[in-house]
Amino acid sequence: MDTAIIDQERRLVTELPGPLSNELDARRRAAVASGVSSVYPLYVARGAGAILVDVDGNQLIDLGAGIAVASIGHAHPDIVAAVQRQVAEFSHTCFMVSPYEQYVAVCEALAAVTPGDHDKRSALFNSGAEAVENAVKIARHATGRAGVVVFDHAYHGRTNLTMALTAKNMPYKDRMGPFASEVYRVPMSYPYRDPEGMTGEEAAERAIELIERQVGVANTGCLVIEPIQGEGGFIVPAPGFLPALAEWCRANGVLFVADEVQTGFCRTGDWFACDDEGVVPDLITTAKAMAGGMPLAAVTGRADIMESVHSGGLGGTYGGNPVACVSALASIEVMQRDDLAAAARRIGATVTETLRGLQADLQGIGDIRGRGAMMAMEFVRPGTSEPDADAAKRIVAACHRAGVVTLSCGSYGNIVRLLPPLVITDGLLADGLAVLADAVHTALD
Ligand code: PLZ
Repeated sequence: MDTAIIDQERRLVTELPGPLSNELDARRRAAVASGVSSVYPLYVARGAGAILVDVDGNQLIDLGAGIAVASIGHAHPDIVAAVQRQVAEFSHTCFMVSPYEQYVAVCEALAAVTPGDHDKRSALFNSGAEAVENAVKIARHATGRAGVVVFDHAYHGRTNLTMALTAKNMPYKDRMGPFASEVYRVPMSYPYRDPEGMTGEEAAERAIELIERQVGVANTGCLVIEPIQGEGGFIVPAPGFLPALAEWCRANGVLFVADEVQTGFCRTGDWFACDDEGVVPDLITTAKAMAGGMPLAAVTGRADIMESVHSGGLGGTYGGNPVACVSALASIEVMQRDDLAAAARRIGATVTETLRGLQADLQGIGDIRGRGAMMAMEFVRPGTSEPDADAAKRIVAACHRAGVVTLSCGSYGNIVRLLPPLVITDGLLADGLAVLADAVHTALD
């Protein structure tokens, strides 16, 4: 089936969810653990570009991209061709047993596109959480210091160590401890909720003072931070925050680890969110959009740090699987060739205009924020900054009922976020935003 011929338009042929999605949902309830939830029960049959087609034949606009993964769109022909070719050649040897060029080529590409022009090395893994865990392993090994500093509202994954790094208890951690030790949490720069006028440098000082007093520099191996927080609420720190932290890290032998699993690969209008202020991390974790939908993740970092780990100290059966690697190489090429960073900036401008219009017309939108194609609205009770999670929930559900996939997020669950494929057409984006605007009006009027 040639998925490329799916028209890039929203088309509903049943109520949503339709009968076949409902049937699948009944089967799911009897077979799939309910701990694994879905935002809305529309079962997908295929996709192309920014359109998903459900099992009932409804065409949905995807403004979530599978949580920032499908940046070059669904079923991109270059990915389809690269993956099909690779599967027919070989799909697994385990790089730790019999190596292959595809793994090497991905590490070369990562060295080229990640921030900084220093000598770099990479190691490949399967998921964002696995990459973050490995970044911590490497940082501890390189520095001989166990302490890991993370931030309020952070999200870094669901494995035991990354649960410890993740801030929010429900739904990620509740009754799932004990958690890994030597993890210390400090305040994030959160301009909407910080004291009025607090600068990035002041917010950095607030965090640094705590680290120095409660952990001690000599015990701190690394600081792990999302340059724009994802699951925690699309929180963009005040300008100066990241550079001040990076500077403090450099001065104190603490490694600055940027978790760009969600923000990376053109999403924010640059190749990486760190690029916006010229911050060069010691280690950077990537996943999601890197491989266009195949599971692949990486830790990339300064050669001296990466090379401090003894031979055999890093790995995993599937890490850097060849099929995922060719998918990554194809995705990165599309991002370069089609300048998807510029596309993200254009999407950001369009989305910002719509969201600002809504904020001006309605009570209850406390903040509009984000960068590039990573934009969000924070809902609050009118006239206060009290989180309104219910509004966000109703808006996401109303969008889905009208055929537009959106997501919520945030420590308080009161944020609606948009992460469209960077290849979305102007027409689809406009239609998706019109549906969103209707849903917001209905929820807040
Ligand atoms: N670091 C910054 O955004 C994954 C989580 C969805 P994995 N975000 C989506 C959920 O509820 O499980 C993420 C991230 C950042 C790490 C991760 C973890 O990446 O590939 O989900 O392990």
